[in-house]
Amino acid sequence: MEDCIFCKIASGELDTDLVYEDERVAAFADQNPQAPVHLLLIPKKHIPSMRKLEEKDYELVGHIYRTANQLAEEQGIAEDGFRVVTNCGDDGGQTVYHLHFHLLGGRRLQWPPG
Ligand code: DGP
Repeated sequence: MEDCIFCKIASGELDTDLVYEDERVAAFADQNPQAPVHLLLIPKKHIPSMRKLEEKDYELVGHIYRTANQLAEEQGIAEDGFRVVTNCGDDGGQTVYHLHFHLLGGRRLQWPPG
């Protein structure tokens, strides 16, 4: 997608440091961190939102969750706990319409969210 900021990050068009990358997934620090560790995990393929997932995408979502576990270990937040969040649609708080998973940790997170 030409005008998608996360597609540009995934393709290397923008100079964003990736903390993880493989052929299907990229992860990088959120520019507006809400916790000491706040990473975004994205599929390299453009999927606009969780709502637009197709049957063939669910294995990719599992791979992203596996990667989130791995990054939580590497970031030192696995033992104390962390949160993985996907905002979907306007009421869900989604602002970037390229599917992404927030990995948050490093402090005690509140519930319920606002
Ligand atoms: P959401 O509200 O769930 O759509 O989250 C989008 C997040 O993406 C938000 O926390 C800020 C982050 N973000 C938006 N643009 C950029 C960018 O260009 N670089 C980085 N690193 N993060 C971005």
